[in-house]
Amino acid sequence: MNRNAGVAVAGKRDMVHAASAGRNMTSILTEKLDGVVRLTLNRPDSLNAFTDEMHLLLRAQLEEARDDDTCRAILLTGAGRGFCAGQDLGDRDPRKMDGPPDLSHTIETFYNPLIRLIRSIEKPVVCAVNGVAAGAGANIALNCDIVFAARSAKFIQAFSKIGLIPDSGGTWHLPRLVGEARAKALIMTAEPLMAEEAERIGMIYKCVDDDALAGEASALAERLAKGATFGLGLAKRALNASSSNTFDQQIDLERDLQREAGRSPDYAEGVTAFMEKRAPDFTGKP
Ligand code: T3D
Repeated sequence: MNRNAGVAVAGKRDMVHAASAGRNMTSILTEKLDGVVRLTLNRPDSLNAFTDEMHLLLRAQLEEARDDDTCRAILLTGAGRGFCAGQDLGDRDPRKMDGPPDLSHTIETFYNPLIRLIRSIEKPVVCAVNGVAAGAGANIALNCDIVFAARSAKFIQAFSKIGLIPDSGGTWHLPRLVGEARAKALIMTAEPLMAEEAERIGMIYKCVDDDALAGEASALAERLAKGATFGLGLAKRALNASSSNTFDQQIDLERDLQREAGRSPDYAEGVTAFMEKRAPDFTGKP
């Protein structure tokens, strides 16, 4: 077992592989167990700050999980004492560059595809924030479907400290999650928000004791993976659409997606199991 992994995996693994970042480093650890693909950001010495290489590896692993029918939920966490400190600033050192970088290029090439991918995967994506989540690291966490955080973890919209604006969907998610007043203050002050407070104001799902994080996040991901995951994917699609739809558009969408859900084997199984007073055995198939 990787001693640094924020979310430890107990029991037999049916697949373990580390996406190699070369030089004997593995910047993304990938494990699959009981229908859950666990992805661990693994550059603990820099609090799992993102390099271009790590972006590409994470994206490839997420795409693989998306396309793997036996993966029915994804769990994202970090190795060591941090979840993710956002962009690796070592790769942005002005003293080593000819001129100012074009950050729109890196956003377009790396961050936006990652955020869009997580949002578009029609499977539950659970995030276990094991330590500090700063800059894009905070907003990548908030872009996941269900966010747990260790009690010692904190969220920092660190961008203003270095003259940037929030990216990775932060200016979209934050006001929706916590309201405009809090969003503006968090963004402009870059003050750390502790996990407990993040839960209290509705920014994340749940703050749990540090030593319970791995167990609770894994247990929920495993439970979801055994659920009616085709329907969960449709529910995610509906929720994603709700922010830009009118009420009428949204209830029309609910009608259309319910038609799809109602034709799924999981719906037939769910109702049959209810009638037979037994636990359902869902497959997640369309
Ligand atoms: O550039 C683009 O492509 C545009 C996209 C931008 C997206 C962004 O995310 S911009 C925001 C970048 N992130 C930050 O500004 C956060 C920088 N980090 C911090 O403010 C602090 O490290 C933390 C508040 C996150 C944690 O503080 P603390 O005191 O717990 O830890 P530390 O001592 O500062 O960091 C521990 C080590 O991690 C340290 O290395 P060392 O001295 O032990 O060798 C530190 O340099 C390294 N580290 C932390 N964050 C980063 C990092 N190294 C590279 N890049 C980082 N972002």
